[in-house]
Amino acid sequence: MTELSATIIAAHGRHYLAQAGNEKLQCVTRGKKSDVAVGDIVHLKRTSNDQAVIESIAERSTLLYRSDQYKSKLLAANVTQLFIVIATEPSFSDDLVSRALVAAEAAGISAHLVLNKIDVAAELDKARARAALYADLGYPVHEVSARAQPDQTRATLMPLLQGQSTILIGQSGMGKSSLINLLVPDADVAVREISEALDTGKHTTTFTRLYAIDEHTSVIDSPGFQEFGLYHLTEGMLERAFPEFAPHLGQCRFYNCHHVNEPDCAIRSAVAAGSIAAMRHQLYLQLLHESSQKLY
Ligand SMILES: Nc1nc2c(ncn2[C@@H]2O[C@H](COP(=O)(O)OP(=O)(O)OP(=O)(O)O)[C@@H](O)[C@H]2O)c(=O)[nH]1
Ligand SMILES: [Mg+2]
Ligand SMILES: [Zn+2]
Repeated sequence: MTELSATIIAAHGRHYLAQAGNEKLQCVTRGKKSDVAVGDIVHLKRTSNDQAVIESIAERSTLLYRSDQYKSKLLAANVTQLFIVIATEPSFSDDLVSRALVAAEAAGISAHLVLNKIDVAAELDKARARAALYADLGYPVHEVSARAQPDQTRATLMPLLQGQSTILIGQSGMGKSSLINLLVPDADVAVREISEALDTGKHTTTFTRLYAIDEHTSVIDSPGFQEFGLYHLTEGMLERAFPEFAPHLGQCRFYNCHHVNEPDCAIRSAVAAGSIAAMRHQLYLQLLHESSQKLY
């Protein structure tokens, strides 16, 4: 039995695919554990020619996750940046964009927005205006069209990816996989390999997968999501995950202000004055509520 170090490149339920050098191995965890994420560096024990058991997980530099009332779900480990893919059409959800931004802030991962499908001229002005909210908060917004401007899209995104481990996330149909196909040579081949190994064989993205571009650069495709629970975040993490709150923190009358309905709350005053978007404060209140509903 040989032991080896590998990177988890795909996860589907409790089945994983690991890349060790030029080899791909199907892996399982010991027992019922399912605490492995795409991007994890793992220690494997080979059990057959192309199969192995995950013995241990190396310490992670970052860990991105979502959660519901009952449990948390790992999205990816060791990523250095999050690209939230939005599009002119279908229309994107501000709630989901902000939740992804909050998750990134809480995990210490930098976040960018990628506005795809700018070729859909009829929806462009509206999408741009909506994306401007996030640009004003300091998140870079990159306009691309995977379909109509592949070369420009590659020229815009490639330098940003270099030396980074980037995860693309967003709602279904925004164009994450289309972008991956532009950015990763042979992504199609890799998709087929992984689908066969994990026996999914579907066309739309049903599991998270990592593509190595070079030794220091990787990019992760993930399935579209319709909800993004953040029950695991504490109140302290939440208020720090909204960058526009920062200048006002510590300015409320009460040092332990929740920014809900307290008098002389600097955050609520900023909302009233228009310097914090009401939509973002509303989401903060919703996340605070979720955080109090956590059952684990
Ligand atoms: N008009 C236009 N259509 C695009 C563009 N990029 C992608 N599409 C189309 O949008 C649809 C969805 O693209 P995908 O790349 O599968 O989207 P996804 O985000 O990976 O979706 P899920 O895997 O379901 O999460 C496909 O029909 C693409 O051809 C673009 O720049 N312009
Ligand atoms: Mg996809
Ligand atoms: Zn307050």
